[in-house]
Amino acid sequence: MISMREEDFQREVKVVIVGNGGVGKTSLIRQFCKSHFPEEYKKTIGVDFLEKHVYVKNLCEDVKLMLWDTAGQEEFNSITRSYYRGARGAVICFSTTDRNSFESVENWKQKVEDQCGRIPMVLVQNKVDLLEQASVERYETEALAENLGLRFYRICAKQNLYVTEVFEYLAELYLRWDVQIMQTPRLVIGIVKLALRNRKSSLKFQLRMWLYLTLQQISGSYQPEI
Ligand SMILES: Nc1nc2c(ncn2[C@@H]2O[C@H](COP(=O)(O)OP(=O)(O)OP(=O)(O)O)[C@@H](O)[C@H]2O)c(=O)[nH]1
Ligand SMILES: [Mg+2]
Repeated sequence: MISMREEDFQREVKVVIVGNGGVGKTSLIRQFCKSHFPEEYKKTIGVDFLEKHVYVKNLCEDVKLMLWDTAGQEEFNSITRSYYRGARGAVICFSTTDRNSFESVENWKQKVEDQCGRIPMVLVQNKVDLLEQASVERYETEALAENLGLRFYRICAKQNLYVTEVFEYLAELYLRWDVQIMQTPRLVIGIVKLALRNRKSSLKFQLRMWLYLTLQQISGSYQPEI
């Protein structure tokens, strides 16, 4: 009897949330994963971690996002950077009311790319409920997003505005990127796993599985946005 478990094909992706201290990274993650908004600011020390499943409608696929909440305060810089390794997605955040956080965006992108290379990313402006205290102009935020080649979301973690959209978009971007980048290694791993689990199964079956997996990959191919 051939056994295939769902987790053999389930997608899990490590996502890092980066940006200056106080921009609302923890609030964004908590709102998304727990529908909870922490009013009080407690700076993250090192890293924190939450996970949530996202269903990507356009591709009819479920992805488990493992969200790594990193500390934005400079004092933790050297520690948090090592946690970027293995991330296949990043959310770069700045705050509507903190110009410095906006000016640090390129720097955060570079830090992620130094550890992870060019992975799917999204740019987020948080605290849009405080637009009357804004220290950044709309045209400059849009120009930055365009220069960096990133999709840009204006969100409010406090009022849960466009929070889910950020992660749904990133999950879709990841799936499409993954098809291109990881196609060959994943096929090989899938076949080896199956072969090991079903040592007694026929060569004919192994070949059929290979064909099935290949067709699955091909049917999802596209041009990535990054
Ligand atoms: N008005 C408003 N306040 C927000 C929003 N999101 C977060 N905050 C507040 O901003 C402060 C900082 O939020 P955090 O989520 O802790 O910020 P952080 O980016 O995780 O900060 P570090 O852990 O130091 O890197 C908290 O007091 C939050 O309540 C928002 O959308 N609107
Ligand atoms: Mg935090």
